[in-house]
Amino acid sequence: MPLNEAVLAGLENIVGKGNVAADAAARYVYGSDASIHHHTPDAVVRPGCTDEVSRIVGLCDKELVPLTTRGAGTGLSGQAVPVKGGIVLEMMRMNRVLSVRVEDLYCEVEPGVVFAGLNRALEPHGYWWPPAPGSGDVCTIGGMIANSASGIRTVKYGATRDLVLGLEVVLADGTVIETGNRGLKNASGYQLEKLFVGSEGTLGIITKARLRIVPRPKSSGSLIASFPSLEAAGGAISQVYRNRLVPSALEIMDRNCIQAVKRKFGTPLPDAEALIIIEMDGDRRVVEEDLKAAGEICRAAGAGDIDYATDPAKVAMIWESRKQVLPSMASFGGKGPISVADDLGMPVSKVPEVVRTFGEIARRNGLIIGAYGHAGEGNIHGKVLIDVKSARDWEAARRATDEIYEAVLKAGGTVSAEHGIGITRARLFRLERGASIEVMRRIKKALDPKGILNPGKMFDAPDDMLSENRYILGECD
Ligand code: LAC
Ligand code: ZN
Repeated sequence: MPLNEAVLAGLENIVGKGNVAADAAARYVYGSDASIHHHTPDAVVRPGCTDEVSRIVGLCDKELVPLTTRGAGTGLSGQAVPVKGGIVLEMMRMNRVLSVRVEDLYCEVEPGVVFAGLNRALEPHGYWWPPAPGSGDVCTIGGMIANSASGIRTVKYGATRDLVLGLEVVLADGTVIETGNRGLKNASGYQLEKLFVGSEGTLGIITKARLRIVPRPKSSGSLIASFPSLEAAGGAISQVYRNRLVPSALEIMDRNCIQAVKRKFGTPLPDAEALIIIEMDGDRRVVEEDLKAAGEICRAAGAGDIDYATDPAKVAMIWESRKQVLPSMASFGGKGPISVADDLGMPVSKVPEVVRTFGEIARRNGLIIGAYGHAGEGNIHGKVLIDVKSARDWEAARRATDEIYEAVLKAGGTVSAEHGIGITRARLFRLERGASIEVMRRIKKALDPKGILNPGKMFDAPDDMLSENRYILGECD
């Protein structure tokens, strides 16, 4: 139902006419994020400060208008797709780095600051904020916090959740609260700042964040090693930990991902069943010693080619090939990727066994599945490729998703280690979390009794992933 004129005028009154868009083009564009889902909002509103956010939420609360908060829209699970219509609250205007306090080890930012931009601001101080998601050049800090984003450096430095010290949050009735403190330790009651991290915009709107910052490593180096089997690669990873090495990144790619990158970009990667890439950072001498030790471990575990790199250009090439996996898989084998079962978390030692199962599941269901990701944390992205116009392929994808997930659950895993639940993973999330879902529902009810904040997500998303996906709407064979 479109917004009534009075609500639209009220929103324009708060943020100014130029910061409300209700034309068809804006509404269509803001109906998507980086997931497979789409739903058109009634209007897009761009606040410039906390007070405006508070007044907007107050208005939505009074008029029962659904409100979906959005950063850069890079979420992969539909978190920013306004499935119940209403308004999309786009936070990109609130984009100031408010302070960098090296002596207190924190910085304070508005939610629309871009991850890469924050790190550019920290660089002259010799510091950084490490969680490095693949979309780091464009994604916002607010979005990262709302989804507890992470990436290749999490294995050493922690995910967003570990690096948030405090938040300013606007609650569903427009109240503004401060959580956390300005020190590094905090044993004062419930840690509400952590509650909002990963809440996907369902509990409140983040308007300011205090983030723990970390000294930039003095140097880093990487190696890339090819393996004749996933098991051999897994064996090397186990030995890295048994030998008390602390990589700053530890990534894996399976055969399909290697081939996809080679075909799409011509990158000179070795032909192998699996590649692992290890990064060490710190003092140069230690980096060199640790890399050498990691290389010996890989060799003993059965690695073929091992390529060391401390030279920045070569390091960049290695990591670029890792970055190219997602775009390369977009067209591998004439099929397209869908974001289902693509962000699995499991104990590190279970990775080879689970990834091998993906191959069997792919064969059984006539699909292509590629696996890659943050093996050092047991976080694997399984890319299921299908013909998105084929109803048969969607059904096969659904079966494959269930089978993949069964393998992951058996391994003691989780449905999302870094991409969040949103719509895409809601069904499996509910199955996985069992009775604790009810506790989450109660928290949601307590903080958002009218259910206006990002409704239709996590606990409330539909069971059927097909019903919410943009390709299926009358376009399938
Ligand atoms: C990656 C993103 C997709 O690791 O999480 O490439
Ligand atoms: Zn990832």
